[in-house]
Amino acid sequence: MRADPPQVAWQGSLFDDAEPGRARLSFDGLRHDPLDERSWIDVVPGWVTDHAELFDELLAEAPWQQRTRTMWDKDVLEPRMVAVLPRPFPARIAELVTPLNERYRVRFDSCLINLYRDGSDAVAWHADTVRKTMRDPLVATVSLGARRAFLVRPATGGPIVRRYAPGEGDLVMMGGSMQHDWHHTVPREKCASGARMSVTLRHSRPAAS
Ligand SMILES: O=C(O)CCC(=O)C(=O)O
Repeated sequence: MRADPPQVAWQGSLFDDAEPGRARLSFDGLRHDPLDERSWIDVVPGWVTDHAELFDELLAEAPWQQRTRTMWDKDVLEPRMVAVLPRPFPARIAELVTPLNERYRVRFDSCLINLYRDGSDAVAWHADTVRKTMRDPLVATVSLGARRAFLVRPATGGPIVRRYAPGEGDLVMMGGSMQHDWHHTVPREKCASGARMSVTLRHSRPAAS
């Protein structure tokens, strides 16, 4: 039997403000943001126009888990819920993957969804572990629900160099050497306006040259 969906502070349908007539999954509004000569971020605002429906569907259907981490010999709950989607991906995820595969010339073959139930959920500064098996992995994130800060700083520490606020269907693609040279975080946010979901996609083989 399917577990009850997580309880969140906000339902996706409350964000339903998709612009009528706007093309779904279009890269027209893409902004390419180089961090240095090797690393970059692409942002496409409102890439998923029916983001509110997708939020609701994933909230109800995804196999959510509450994971624990061992810290200082203690098991602590991770401050978010996650769902790993097995392949073949459900249709709603497959239709996101197809245009991304075509544009970025890779095969996104793993999908992890994060659910930040409210402003107390977060992810600390890190780079994705896929960097350990690939020189320049692409990591795609489709943000649904409330906007939350997404910050970037050098992997060696130092000041924050980028502040984005993805939500409501925005696509963020991290590329180049980003997972080696830069760290990212979604910090706790006292005044978050509701729940946010990030659908993250990774590939296990290098990009076609
Ligand atoms: O929620 C996000 O935008 C970032 C998620 C993330 O960094 C991760 O899953 O490793």
